[in-house]
Amino acid sequence: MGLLESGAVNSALKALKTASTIVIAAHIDPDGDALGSSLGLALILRGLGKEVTVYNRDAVPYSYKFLPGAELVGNRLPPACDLLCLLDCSEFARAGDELAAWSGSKCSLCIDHHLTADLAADINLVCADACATGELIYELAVILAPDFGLDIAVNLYTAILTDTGSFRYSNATPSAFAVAGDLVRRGVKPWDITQQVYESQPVERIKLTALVLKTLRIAASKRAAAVWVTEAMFKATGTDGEYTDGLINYPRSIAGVEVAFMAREIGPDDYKFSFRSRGKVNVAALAAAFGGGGHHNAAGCRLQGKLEDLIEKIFALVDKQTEKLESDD
Ligand SMILES: [Mn+2]
Repeated sequence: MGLLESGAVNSALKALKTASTIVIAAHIDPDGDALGSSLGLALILRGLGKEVTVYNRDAVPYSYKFLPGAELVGNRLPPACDLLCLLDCSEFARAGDELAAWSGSKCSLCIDHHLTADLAADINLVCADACATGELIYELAVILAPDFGLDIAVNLYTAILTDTGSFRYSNATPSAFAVAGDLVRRGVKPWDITQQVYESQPVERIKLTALVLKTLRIAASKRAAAVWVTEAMFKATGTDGEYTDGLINYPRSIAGVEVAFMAREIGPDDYKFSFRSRGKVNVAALAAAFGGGGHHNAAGCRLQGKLEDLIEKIFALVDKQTEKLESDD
């Protein structure tokens, strides 16, 4: 499929084959790709007789507890290992301070699909054409364990499903569909996974959604929309930050809205903002204007002040950026 044509593949395969003790780590606040890739790779390597530790600073969110092997995810690092695999990110700091400070591994291998200039591992299998890290793990699985079974397939399918937004985003490439097709052929039931990931929400999440949607604000230009969530809302519904995942997609889904954002209260007059773009506006630039950063379609920053004022400030900047886009057209 061409994804793994880089010279790093051979080094990666050699490192995976020769190591007998392996730690697999992924970024903090793990998503479906971070967890599906970690567990998929862990099960492949266990099948090869390796001693594998799956590390994440954070606990497995409720929607991914069904993943085969989810109970393997822990936040303890062993004293030493032959190989550290860093998945779905390329900087050790993205996996948390503890991992960044850890020096127990003899060798490190990064497997990632994000474009980055900072490649910190000894071996870097980074491919921006892959729809998800799970797609790269699949390519390795086909070589390391060609007859891999359903447990591994479910993890890799979930990684690809979630990172492509259920095959809706621009990274839903022909090879994303081809890999998913092979995983279905191996026994994955798409509707079962969909139900586990998207249709098994705790009722508390729906109650929180109702409160968050009531906060909806739309810029006068109708090109930006905002919602926010406060500690009081978490308290009233028995939820926390873990339950806000995906809520930002509601304001983004409004016709005409190019940029959506969600503010999360982290203290009095202190907010964390997440931005999402429909594609035209680079929200990394928007976040950078407020001291933050991120990617073209997803970025964030932290701001202090009265929430209504902060929202108006951001609306004004989005209007400026979208006006510029229109004059460029
Ligand atoms: Mn990913």
